Amino acid sequence: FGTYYCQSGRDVVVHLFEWKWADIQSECSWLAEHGYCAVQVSPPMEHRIVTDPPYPWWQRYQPVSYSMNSRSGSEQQFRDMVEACNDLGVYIYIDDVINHMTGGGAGVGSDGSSFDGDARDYPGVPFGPFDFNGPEQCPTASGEIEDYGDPIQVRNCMLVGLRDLRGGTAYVQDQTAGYMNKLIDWGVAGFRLDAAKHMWPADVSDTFAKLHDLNAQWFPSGTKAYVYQEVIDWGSEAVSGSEYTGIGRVTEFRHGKNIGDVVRKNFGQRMSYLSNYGEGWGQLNGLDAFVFIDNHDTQRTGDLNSILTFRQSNMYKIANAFQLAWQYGHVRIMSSYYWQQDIQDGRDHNEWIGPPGSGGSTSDVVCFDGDWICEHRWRQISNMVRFHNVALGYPVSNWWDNGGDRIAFGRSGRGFIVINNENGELSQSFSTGLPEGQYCDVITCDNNRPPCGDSGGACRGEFSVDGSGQALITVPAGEDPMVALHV
Ligand code: AAO
Repeated sequence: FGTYYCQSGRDVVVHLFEWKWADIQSECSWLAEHGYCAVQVSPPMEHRIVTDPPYPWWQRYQPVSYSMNSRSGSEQQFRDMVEACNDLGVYIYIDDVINHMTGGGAGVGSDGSSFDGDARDYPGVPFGPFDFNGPEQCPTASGEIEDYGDPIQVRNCMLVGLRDLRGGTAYVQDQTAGYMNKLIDWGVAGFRLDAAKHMWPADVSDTFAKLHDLNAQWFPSGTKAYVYQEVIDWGSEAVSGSEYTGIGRVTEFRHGKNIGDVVRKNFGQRMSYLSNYGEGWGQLNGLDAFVFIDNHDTQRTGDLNSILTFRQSNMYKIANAFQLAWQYGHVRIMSSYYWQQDIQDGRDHNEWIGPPGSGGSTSDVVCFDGDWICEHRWRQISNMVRFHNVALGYPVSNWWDNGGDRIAFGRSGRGFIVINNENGELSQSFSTGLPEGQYCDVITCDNNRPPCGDSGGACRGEFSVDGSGQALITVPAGEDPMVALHV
C-alpha cells in the first residue's frame, strides 16, 4: 500500500487541515492547475463534540461512528468533493482514525449517534465492550500507555484515554475495513493511518487485506489504496517505523526536525551538511518515507525550537524549497489556520483552538485573510511544487557548498537552486547542468521563463545559462534568500 497514483507529472500532497468539504471542492481547480497530486482531509467520520475546551480541532480524533456528518460537512458534500476533485485528477486521502474511539464520558456525536466511552458502547457502529482492549490485554493498572519502552502497552493500552479497539478481531477489522471500503467505493484514493504505532503491524495488514481496489471510474483497474502510517519514531523507543514499512509508507518525523534544525542553525547545524541528506542522515529509505516540515501536531505541540511553521515564514520557505528541490520521501505541504498562541513555560496553552468560525462551525476559507494561512498557495512554495514535478525522477546533481550555510544543487538538467542562508549577498558563476537559455527565478517571479512576471515588484528577473551550463547567479540575503530555475 506504499505506492501512490498521481496524474502524470504530479507528486505532492497538501493537508487542508480542518477545511470544509465544499471549500476543498472549490480548491481542487487551483490545485490541479498548480500540479498538486492529492489532498489530505481531516477525519471525515462522525466525531465527538467537545465543549470543554470549546470545539477543539482534536475532537475530530475521537470517532463516535463511521457515518459521515462532521464539522467539515455532510456525507453528500463529502461525496461531491471526492467526485469533483477526482474529475480534475486531484485525489483525496482521508485521515483514518481506526485505532480507537472516544475518551471517557458519554454524549451524542456530530451525526446524532449516542456513545458511552465509560461503558465502551458505540451503537452507531455498533461496538460494545468486547471490541476493546481491557485488563486482559493491557498490563498497566491505569489502562493507559505508561511506558513507550513496552510494545504491549503501546499497542494494547489507551493513548491519552482513547478507548482502544481490539484490532486483532475479525469483527473490529470488518467494521474498520468496511468504513474504508465505503470511502474507496466513493472514490477516495488513500489513507493517513492515525496512531499506527498503537496498532499491531499484523492487525494493520489483516485489515488492509480486506480493502477493495480503487474505484475504476478514476483509477486503473487493480490499483490499491495508498497508505501512510503515522509512526513517530525518534529512534529511542520499543516500536520502530521499520516494523511498518512492509505494509505502506511511514511518516518520517525526523525530516521536519532535521531540516528545521539546519535552517535555524541549531546545534551547530549547517546547510552544507545536507549534501547527503536522507538515508545518509539515518532516516528511513526515501521510498518508504512520508515527509513534511510540520504537521498539525508538531506545529502545536512539537519541539517549537526545532520545528518550523508559517510563523517563521522566511525560514519556512527555505525549508520547503529544500525539501521540494531535493529528492527524498513523499512530500506533504501543510496548510494551516491561524490561532493566537499562549506560550507559557515553553508550551502553547492555546494549542487546542479549533478552526476559524463560531459555536463549533467552521468559517468559509478565504486564503490570506488572516484566518486561513494557505501555505500551499505561497508563491515560493507552489512554484517549488512545479520545480519538484519537473525534476521528478531526475537525480540530484551539481552540488556546491561553501562549507557553511550556502548551498546549490541541480536535478540533472531539469532544475537548479541556490540557497544563501547567511548574511550578505552571494554572487558567483555556478555550474547548473541546465540547458542553455533564459530562465526566471521561480522563488520571486510568476513564470519559469521570460516574461518572468512581477509579483509585487519582487521578481529577480532573468538568468542566462550558457552553452556549457554556467550561469552567474546573485542571491541576496534576507527575505527569500534563494534563486530557483527550472526548465
Ligand atoms: C484529547 C485530550 C486528552 C484526552 C483525550 C481523550 O487532549 O487530554 O485525554 O482527548 O479524551 C489528538 C490530540 C490529543 C487528543 C486526541 C483526541 O493530539 O490531545 O486528546 O486528538 O481528541 C502519540 C501517538 C500519536 C499521536 C500523538 C498525539 O503516538 O499517534 O500522541 N498522534 C495522532 C494524531 C493526533 C491525535 C491522535 C493521534 C489521536 O496526529 O492529532 O491526538 O487520534 C512521544 C511518542 C509519540 C507520542 C508523543 C505524544 O513523542 O514517541 O508516539 O505520540 O510522545 O504523546 C519529543 C519527545 C518524544 C515525543 C515527541 C512528541 O520529541 O522526545 O518522546 O516529542 O512529538
